[in-house]
Amino acid sequence: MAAPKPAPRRNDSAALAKEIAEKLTYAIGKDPATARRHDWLEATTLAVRDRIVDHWLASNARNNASGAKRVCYLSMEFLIGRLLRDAINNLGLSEAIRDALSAYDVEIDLIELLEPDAALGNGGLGRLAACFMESMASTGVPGFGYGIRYVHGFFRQEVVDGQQVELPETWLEHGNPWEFERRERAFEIGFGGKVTMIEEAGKPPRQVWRPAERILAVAYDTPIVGWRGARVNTLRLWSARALDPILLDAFNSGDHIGALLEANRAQSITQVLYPADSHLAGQELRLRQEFFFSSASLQDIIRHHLKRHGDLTTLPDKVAIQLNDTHPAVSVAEMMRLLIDVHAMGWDQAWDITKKVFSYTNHTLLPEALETWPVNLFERLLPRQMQIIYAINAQIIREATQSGLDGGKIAAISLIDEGSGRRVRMGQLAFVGSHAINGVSALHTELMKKTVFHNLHELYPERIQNKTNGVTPRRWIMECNPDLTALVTEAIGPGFKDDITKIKGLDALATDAGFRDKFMAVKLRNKQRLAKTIEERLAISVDPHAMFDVQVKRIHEYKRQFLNIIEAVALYDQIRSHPEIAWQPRVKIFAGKAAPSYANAKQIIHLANDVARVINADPSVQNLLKVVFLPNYNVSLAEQIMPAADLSEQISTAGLEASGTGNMKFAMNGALTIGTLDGANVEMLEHIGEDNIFIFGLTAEQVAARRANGQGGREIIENSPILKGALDSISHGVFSEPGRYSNLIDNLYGNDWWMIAADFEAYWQTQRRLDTVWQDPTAWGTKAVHNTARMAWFSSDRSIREYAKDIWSAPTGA
Ligand code: 26W
Repeated sequence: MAAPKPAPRRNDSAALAKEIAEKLTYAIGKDPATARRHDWLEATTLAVRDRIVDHWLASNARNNASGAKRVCYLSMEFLIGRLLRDAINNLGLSEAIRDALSAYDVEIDLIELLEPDAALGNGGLGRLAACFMESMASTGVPGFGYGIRYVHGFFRQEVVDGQQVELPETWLEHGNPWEFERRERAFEIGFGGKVTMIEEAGKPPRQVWRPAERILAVAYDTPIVGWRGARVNTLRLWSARALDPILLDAFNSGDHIGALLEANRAQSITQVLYPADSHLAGQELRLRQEFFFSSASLQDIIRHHLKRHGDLTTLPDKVAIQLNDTHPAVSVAEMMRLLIDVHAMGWDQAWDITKKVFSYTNHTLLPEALETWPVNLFERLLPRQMQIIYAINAQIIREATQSGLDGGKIAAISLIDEGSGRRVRMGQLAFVGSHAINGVSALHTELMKKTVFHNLHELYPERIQNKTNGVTPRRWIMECNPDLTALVTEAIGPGFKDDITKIKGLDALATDAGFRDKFMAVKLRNKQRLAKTIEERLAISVDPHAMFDVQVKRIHEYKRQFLNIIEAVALYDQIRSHPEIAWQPRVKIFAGKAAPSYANAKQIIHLANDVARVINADPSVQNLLKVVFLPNYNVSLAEQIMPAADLSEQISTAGLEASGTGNMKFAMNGALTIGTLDGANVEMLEHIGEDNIFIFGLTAEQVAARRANGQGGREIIENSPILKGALDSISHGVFSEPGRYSNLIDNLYGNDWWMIAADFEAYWQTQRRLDTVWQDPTAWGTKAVHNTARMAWFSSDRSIREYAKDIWSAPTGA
C-alpha cells in the first residue's frame, strides 16, 4: 500500500467548526457543552496550527529544493506577544474562524485574550526582531530566527502604593501550543576548562579546547506565518538541559541530590530574561546565556550547511548571519573556533568566511549600554574564544598600523579596553568580524560614525550603512485596528493589505469631510474601548472626547517621561490659576516598565502615580485634565493603546534614541506626534511633512554642545515661572511628602544632563500649539489622515527588503 498522506485542510467555516470540535474532544478531552473559554482557545489554536504546519512543511521543502541563501537572525530577545490573531489574519481565516466559533456561541475576541504574551524581550530591540521575523516571512526571505527559550520572560509589573513591584512571569505555565520540541536537534555547549596544543606527526599543531563543563542546547521551533501564508519561517529557541540529567556516577555513588543540583545548574541558563535595556548587569550568567545560544545556533547552521552543500567554503553564498546588537557578538570568535579547531580550516580562510557571513546592527550609543566583559571572566569561561579574540586583535592592530593610524587611535579600536581593568569590547568584536554594520535610523547611523565607531569607521569606511527601522503593518494596523482597516478598505480598496505603499491613496481624502468624519469616528470608538480598560483596571473615568496624549515605552531618563510629567503639573497649576483660558481637555496616559535596578526610573513611575492620584481627585480640573499610569505595559496592551491615541509623545533628548518604533505605530494609526529631532522622528518629519508633526527642542548637536559647556538648569528654571512653579509644587509636597523627589529635581538644577530644563519652554509652547489645533477638529482630522497615509515607508517590509539587498544578498519574493 502506498503511504497515505493527510488530506489538505479546508478553510470554510463549516470545516473549521467541525475540526475545532474534534480538537476539543480528542486533543483536549472536553465536551462542547462543558468546555471553558480556555479549552476553546486551545482547540481553535490547534485547528489553526494544523493549517500553519501545512504551509510550514511546504516552505521548508521549497527552501531545501531551491538551495536559496538563508538569513539567520541571532537575537537574545524576541518580543512576540500573542500569536493567534496574527496567524489567523495572515492565513486569511478571520471571518471563517469567527463564524465557526459562533456556531458554539463562542466569541473569538474574548477567547484570544486568554493567550499569554510571549514576552521574551525588553522593548524596542526585541520587538524589532519580532516585526522582522514577520516581515521576512511576508516578503519571501528564507529567514531563521535564533534565540533563547526563557522560562520566565519579561517581569510582570504591578503598581502598589504608586510604586513598581516586579513579579515573575510564567508564560509557559499552561504549555505552549505554538512550539515544537526538537529533541533530535541538540548540541553540546562547553564552558571553562583548558586549551591544549596537540601535535601529531605530519600535521600542523592544533589547539583543542577541553571544557570543564558541558551542557545541552535543545531546539524548540515556532512557525512564523507570513502574509497570506505564502511562507512560514522558523523561530528556533534554545533551551538548556543537563547532558545527562541524573549523572549516573553521582547517582550510583549515592549522591542523588548532587546529581540533580547539577541538572538544575545547567537549566538555569535559560530560566530568565535579564530585564535591563540600558546598562549591562555584568553577571556571569548573562555571558553564559550569550555564548550558549550563539554556539548552539552556529553549530546548527554549520550542520545544516554541511548536510546540504558538503563544504564550508561556500558558507557565505548560502548563509547570512545578522547579529542583533552585541549580545551574540561572541559568535565571531566561536565561528572562528568551529572553522579552525573543529573543521580544520586555516586562519585566513576562516577569517574571510567569518567576515562575509556576519553583519551587525547597533541599537544604542549610550555608553553604559555598550557591552564589555572583564578579560579574566572571559578567559575562565571561554578560554579558547579568548585566545582567538587576542589573535583577531593582533591582526586588526596590524592592519591599522599599516594604514598609518596613530597610537591613540589604535588603542581606541583595540578589542581590549586597557582602561578600567582589562575588558573585551563586544562592539569592536562585532564590527571587525562583520562586512556590514548598520544603525537603525539616518541620524543614529551618522552619530555611530562620529562617536562609538569613529576610529573603526576611519579604518573601514565602507562598512557602516543605515537601515531605518520599521514595524509590521499586519500587527500594527490590520490586527490592532480592525475598524481603521475596514474604513481604509472601503475608501481605497483592499490593495494596501498586500502592498502597504498603496495606503498613500488616503492622502487625497484628508480634505474630504465625509471621510475625515469616519476616520475620527473610528478613533473615537478605539478611545472608548481604551477608556473602558482604564475604568476597569484603575477605576478612573476618562472622557473619550478629551485629547488622549500618550507616552508608552520603557521608563528611562533619556526618554524623558519626567519632562512630560512636569508639563502635566504645570498644566494643572495653570488651569487652576487661569480658569478664564479655553484649556482643552486632555488625558495624559503613561505606561512602561523600569529596570528593577534603575532607581531614578522607578522614582519617575512613583511620581507619575503620585501626580495622577492628586490631579484625578481634584474637582477643579475634573473635565480638563486626567493622568493615568497603566500598569504592566506589554505588546497586547500596546495593541490597544496605539489605535486610541491622539497625540504620541516621542520626546527623547536628541541624539539618544537610536530610532524608536512606537513613534511609527502611533503615526500609522493616525496619532499626531510631538517629538524631538531624534532617531526616526527626523525621517518621519520628512515623510509626513512639517505641517503634520510637532517638532521642538534642541538638536543632537546643540545637546552635545551644551553638555560640553556643562551648562546646568538653574538659570533656565529661575527665568521660567511656569517650570519653576511646577518644580516647586513637586518639591513642596503637593503630590507627596516634601523631598520625595529632591534627587530628580536637584539633577535639573545641577547639570540637567537630559536637557529637561533646557527643552521645557519649547515643549510647553508646542503643547499649547497642539491645544489650538485640537480646538479645530477639521485641522486635527486632516493632519491625522495625512499621518496614516504617509507612513507606509516605515513598514518593516521596506526595512527587510533593504537588508536583503544591501547586506544579506538574499532573495525576496517581491
Ligand atoms: C546589555 C544591556 C542592554 C540590553 C538591551 C543594552 C541595550 C539593549 C538594547 C540595545 C536596547 C534597545 O532596545 N534599544 C532600542 O532598539 C530599538 C530597535 O532598534 C530602537 O528603536 C530604540 O531606539 C533603541 O533604544
